[in-house]
Amino acid sequence: MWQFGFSEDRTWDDESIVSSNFDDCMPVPSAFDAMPLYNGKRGVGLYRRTVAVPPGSNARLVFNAVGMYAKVFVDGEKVCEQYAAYTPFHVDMVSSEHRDRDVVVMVGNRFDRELYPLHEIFFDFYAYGGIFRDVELQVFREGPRVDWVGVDTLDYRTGAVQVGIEPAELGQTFAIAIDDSSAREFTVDELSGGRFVVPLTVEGATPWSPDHPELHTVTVATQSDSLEVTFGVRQVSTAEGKILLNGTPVKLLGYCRHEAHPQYGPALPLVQLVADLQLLRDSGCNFVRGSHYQQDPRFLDLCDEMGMLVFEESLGWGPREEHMTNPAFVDAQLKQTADMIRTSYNHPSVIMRGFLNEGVSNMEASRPCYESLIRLVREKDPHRLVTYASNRYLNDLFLEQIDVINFNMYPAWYSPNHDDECPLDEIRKRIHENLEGLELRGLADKPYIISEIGAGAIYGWRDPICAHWSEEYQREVLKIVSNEVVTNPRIAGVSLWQFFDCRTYRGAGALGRPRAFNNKGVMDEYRRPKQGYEAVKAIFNAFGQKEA
Ligand code: ADA
Repeated sequence: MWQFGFSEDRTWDDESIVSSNFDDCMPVPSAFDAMPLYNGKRGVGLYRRTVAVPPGSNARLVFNAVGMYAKVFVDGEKVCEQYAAYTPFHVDMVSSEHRDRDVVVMVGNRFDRELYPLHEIFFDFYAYGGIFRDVELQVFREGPRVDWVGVDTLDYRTGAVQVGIEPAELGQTFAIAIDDSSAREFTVDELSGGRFVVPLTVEGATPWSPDHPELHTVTVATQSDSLEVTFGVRQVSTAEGKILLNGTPVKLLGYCRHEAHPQYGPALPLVQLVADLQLLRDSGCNFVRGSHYQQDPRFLDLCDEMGMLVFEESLGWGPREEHMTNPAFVDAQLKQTADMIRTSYNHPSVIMRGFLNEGVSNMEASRPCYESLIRLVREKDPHRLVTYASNRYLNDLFLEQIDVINFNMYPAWYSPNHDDECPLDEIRKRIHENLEGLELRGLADKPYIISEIGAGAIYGWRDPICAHWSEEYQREVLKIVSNEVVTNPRIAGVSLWQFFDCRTYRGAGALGRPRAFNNKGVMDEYRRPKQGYEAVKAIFNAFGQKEA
C-alpha cells in the first residue's frame, strides 16, 4: 500500500504538489482511475511510501510500468522522468546514512502530445493512470554487478547458446552456471558492443515449443552480485512463406489481447493473467498478439511456461503523418522499442516484434521512422522476426524490409459496400486479393499473417437474422476466417480481433463503440464467452489435433 493523492487541477509542472495532498491510499500495482472513486478522472496522481535500504548501500527501484507518464522523487529530489507507459524503467538510489528513503511518484494521466507523444485520445483503448505493474527494489553490495543477461540459441539441435552479459570490462571474471550444473569461470578477453559474450551448450535440452515448453536457467555471478534468468532453447526463422519453429513449420492460431479488465484497468492480478492463458489454450490457440504495447512481464513468463507464441508490439496506434515527421515522436518510439526488447529478450515465447500498429506506412514521409525502427529491432535482437501490423496492404512501402507480413483487415465489418445486406462473401475475396497482390509484388516467400480481423458483438445479443452486433454475426465471420486460415497453406497464421472486449473512450468516438467498449471480443470484458468462442475453438482444436 502506498499513500495516495489526486488532483484534477494541478499542472504537471507544479512539483510543489509532491510534499502534500496524500489523503488516501492505493495498492501497487494499480490503475487509480480504474478504482471507483477516481473512475474516468484525469489529472495528477501521487504515490508515496518509505523504502528501507540498508544504510551505505546503493539501490535501484525498477518500475515495470507507470502510465501515462511519471516523475520519481527520492528524498525530495527529482531523479527521473519517464514518458512511455508500458515499458520498464529504473531509478538509482545513491547510498545514504538513512535507512528509510522517501519515494514519491508523480503520475500524469492527461493527454498531452507535447509531453507524451506516444498516446493519443483517438486510440481505440483506454489510457489509464497509475503504477500499474510491480515495483522492484534491488539492493547492491559493493563491487561489480550483473545488470543484464541475454541468451540466444545458436543451434536448437545441439543446445548451443550464447550468453551476453552487461556490464562487463576486460579482465573481469564471471562464474556462469546453466541449470544445476557447477559454475565455470570466464574472464572477459573481448567485448562485443559493450557486452561479454560466452558460447555454451545446454546439455540434453529439448527445444522449447508450445507442446514442450521446456525452460532452463543461467546464473551469472561476480563476487558481489548474481543474476539468474530463464530461457528456452529455440530458434525461429522463415522459409517459403512459412514460420519455422526449430526448423518445423508452425501455423499461428490465436487472438489479439489487450491487458484490460473493467475492475483493474491494465493492472491485472496474477489470477487473471493465468485465466487469460488458460482460456487461450482452451480455445486451441498457440499464439497471442500483445496489442498494442508490451504486455506484463508476468504474462510473458506464463507464456513461456504454458507454451504460447507471442507477437510483441511496442505502444502505437494509427500514427499519422504529423507523428512520422515529429522528431520527438520518432525518438520516443525508438526508445520505448529498445527498452521493450531489452526486457523481453529471454522469453522463448516471443518470436516476433513489431511497432506502429496501422501507421501511415504508405507515405514517403514515414520512411525515416519505419526504417529506423526496422533497423533498431533487427540490431537489438537479430534472433527474432521483425514485422508490424499494416492496414496499407499493397500500398505499404516497407514490406520488403520485414520478415513477416501482418495485415489488419475488417472485410465483413467496415464494409465499403453498404448496399450489401450480408458482406460475408467479402472475407475470402479480400484475403485472396491480398495474397495475389503480394505474389505479384514478389513477396510470396514472406509468411503472411492476418494480424486483425473480426466483427463486433454485444454479449448476449442474439438475433435470428444474424445482423451486425449480434453474437451470431460475429460467430459467422470468425468461422469463415478460421476455416480459411487452417485450410489455406499460404496463410501462416491469424490473431483474431480480439480476445475480449475492452474499454474505449466516451465522447463522439463512442458512436461506433456501443457502451464505449470495443465489442469485437470473442468474450466480453469479464471473459464471458460469446457464441464465436466455441466456433473458433472447434476449428482451431480440430486443426491442432490433425497436425499432432
Ligand atoms: C484497428 C486497431 C484495433 C481496433 C480495430 C477495430 O485495426 O488496430 O486496435 O481498433 O481496428 O476494432 O476497429
